[in-house]
Amino acid sequence: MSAIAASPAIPGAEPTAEHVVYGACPHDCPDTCAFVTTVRDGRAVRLQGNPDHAQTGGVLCTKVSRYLERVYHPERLLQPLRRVGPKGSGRFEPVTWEAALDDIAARLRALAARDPQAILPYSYAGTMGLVQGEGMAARFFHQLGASLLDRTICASAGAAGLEATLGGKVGMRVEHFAESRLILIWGSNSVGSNLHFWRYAQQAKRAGARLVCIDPRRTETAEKCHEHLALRPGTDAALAYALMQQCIVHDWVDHDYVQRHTLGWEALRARALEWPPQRAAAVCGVPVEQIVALARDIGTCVQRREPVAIRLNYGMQRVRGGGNAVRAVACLPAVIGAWRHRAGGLLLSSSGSYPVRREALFRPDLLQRSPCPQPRVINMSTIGDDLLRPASPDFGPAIEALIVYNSNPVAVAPESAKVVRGFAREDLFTVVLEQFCTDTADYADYVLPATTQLEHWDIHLSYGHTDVLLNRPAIAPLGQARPNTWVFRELARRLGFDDPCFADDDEALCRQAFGEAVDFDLLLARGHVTLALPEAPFAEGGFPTPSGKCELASPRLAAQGLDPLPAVLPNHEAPGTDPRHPLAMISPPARHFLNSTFVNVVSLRDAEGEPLLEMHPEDAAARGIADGDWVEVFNDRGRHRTRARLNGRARRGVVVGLGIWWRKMGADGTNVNELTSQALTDLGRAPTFYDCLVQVRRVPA
Ligand SMILES: Nc1nc2c(c(=O)[nH]1)N[C@H]1C(S)=C(S)[C@@H](COP(=O)(O)OP(=O)(O)OC[C@H]3O[C@@H](n4cnc5c(=O)[nH]c(N)nc54)[C@H](O)[C@@H]3O)O[C@H]1N2
Ligand SMILES: Nc1nc2c(c(=O)[nH]1)N[C@H]1C(S)=C(S)[C@@H](COP(=O)(O)OP(=O)(O)OC[C@H]3O[C@@H](n4cnc5c(=O)[nH]c(N)nc54)[C@H](O)[C@@H]3O)O[C@H]1N2
Ligand code: SF4
Ligand SMILES: [Mo]
Repeated sequence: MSAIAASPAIPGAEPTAEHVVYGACPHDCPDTCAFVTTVRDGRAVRLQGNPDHAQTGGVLCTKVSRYLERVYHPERLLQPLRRVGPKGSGRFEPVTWEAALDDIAARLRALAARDPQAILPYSYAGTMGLVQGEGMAARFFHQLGASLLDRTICASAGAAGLEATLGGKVGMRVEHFAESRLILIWGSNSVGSNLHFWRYAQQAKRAGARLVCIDPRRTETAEKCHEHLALRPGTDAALAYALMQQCIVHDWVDHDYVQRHTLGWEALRARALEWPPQRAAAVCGVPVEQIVALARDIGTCVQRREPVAIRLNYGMQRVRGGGNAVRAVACLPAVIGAWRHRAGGLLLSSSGSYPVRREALFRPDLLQRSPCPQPRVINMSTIGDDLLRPASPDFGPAIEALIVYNSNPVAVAPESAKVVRGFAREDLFTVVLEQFCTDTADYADYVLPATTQLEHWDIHLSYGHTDVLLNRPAIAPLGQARPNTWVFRELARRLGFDDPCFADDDEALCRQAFGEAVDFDLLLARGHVTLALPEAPFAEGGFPTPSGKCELASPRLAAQGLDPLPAVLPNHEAPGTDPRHPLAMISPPARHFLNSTFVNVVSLRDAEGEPLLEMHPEDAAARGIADGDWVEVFNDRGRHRTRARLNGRARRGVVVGLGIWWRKMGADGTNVNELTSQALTDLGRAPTFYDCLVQVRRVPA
């Protein structure tokens, strides 16, 4: 790849006929790859992983290898649109930017004059870029005094659990997994959704490490590990306690580490002793021998002073007890002293390692100068209920305007029937900034065409490694597409917001994100820089908790009246509690999609085939269902028609509907979120997508 080094796009340099531009994958994925776009005559002709970025290793996943198909997709939105049909019909007419922005600004101004809290931004990580994410948007909504959005839809339960225990979203450096001797891949289908971690796990495996996967589904990852514990969804805390119980009774505890670097050991020890493997096996629905054997694997490493590492992921926190389950698992490395090694410990998210200058970038201080300095907070995970809520003293004003960007809530939020009813409200004014006409865009009053990552500036942190990446525009915006930042700048101008921060351009925003903490010239020159961080962050304790220790028992949770120890909580919808709906449904990511992104890229959709429900052969036989039959999955919230797949991946009692299809591409215009509930987790106010009881019946083709 010497051509890359030979002709980087240098500011001010004459563009040659063919040149390359450094970029960053924008998608919501822990890997945050560095990529290199080859541009010929103004058109991107090739996109490859950057071989000079160690974490990317020159390799992109199948999805983003197809990114050019997405950028140049015939259905890209390339002009602003105004609704002409009923809500949801997706019938629009083209309109100029000028007319669209003037009308949107006028509508927002009128609402804000009454109560700006009637306006709600709705966004998530369609791009993880700090600039096209909340860069200019947060400034705009802060100055407006709009309702704040509690961004809980993905990771906040696990984040709360980790924060209570370790003190933040911090942990092992991903590259050191290559040297681990025992790796627990816990609630993660790494092959599909964390490919670049999986490369390190493979390296460790080749060097003799043992890989254990803990996942209700027999995933592509589970198949490639030495051992697979197919536990029931939502039973991870019980398993973690049983492993700790075995460490205690066999004395695989690192007493010195526990004494010096943890808080609450005696209390945790007593609780763990209540969880002999037999008890956990009954709760988790796995053979007791498997738990005992896994504990023995851990004990062997402890005795040999070899590193044990846990790659925890978000799949295990989407149930009622998700926050506490993360707490329980996060105690384990401290108990066995795994943090002493750089290849030991745990990684859930590394995003807390970055020195982001949030105040400078997002300007929360602007709230003080807004008409509503302390706006209410709306939880994005209960948008279904909240859109249907009338004004009340408790709730405040009804939501009257919704500005959606970087998200597709009609497809991804739980309990779709209510979400759809909310979005269908004729009195709701909805603006959607999008690259494609998604399920959500169908309900918009205005759809504003957004640029893709090849067309705008951005700067990225990662939640799976600890490098900063810069994304420079490789091509001009297609059609009339514009970056999110441009739209919020234009609206700010129309609303008379005169703080100089609204004039910052995107490159300036990129510079502000980390300030002096990151060498921006180096970023400009090669696209990525590595943070200077310790090799083994907690080898000598020093956790970012108030006590500086790993808080096995949490004084902060106790102060809130919560259980200070990790609690074992049954699901909201625990199997066996509802005879009409005996099956537990989980809906983890499909390998060829990224949430609901890429569903409209034909080559990737073809790879996924069609929406499916994986079933265990016995559960299927009991219902007269054969492989490939049409079935209806249903509960009291809704029904979803799909095809049954008996591929050996589902465990007994659990069905799997891989997400997240666009509703309009489903057989009956629905997807799995027709079934999921708006109930929240124990910590972090997060959704419980995998805590969902259903029944399944065969239906005629
Ligand atoms: N290809 C692809 N990659 C993605 C995504 C995608 O949609 N597609 N999504 C991205 C996003 S937004 C995120 S947040 C991350 C998510 O990353 P994760 O949430 O880690 O997603 P997965 O890797 O699919 O792993 C989740 C696994 O958890 C399992 N699981 C479900 N319930 C439980 C449980 O109760 N306990 C345990 N132990 N396991 C359980 C599921 O079967 C699944 O295999 O991935 C990102 N990467
Ligand atoms: N049943 C079920 N539901 C789930 C999950 C599950 O596992 N099961 N996972 C949950 C999780 S972890 C998450 S993170 C959420 C994800 O939910 P979302 O964050 O809504 O993610 P996507 O569905 O990928 O939608 C992102 C949208 O942003 C758009 N976009 C991308 N870049 C830009 C840009 O620069 N500008 C603008 N304006 N738009 C852009 C894309 O075109 C895409 O339509 O879904 C959640 N929903
Ligand atoms: S989606 Fe993830 S693995 Fe794929 S290119 Fe982007 S960051 Fe890399
Ligand atoms: Mo997510």
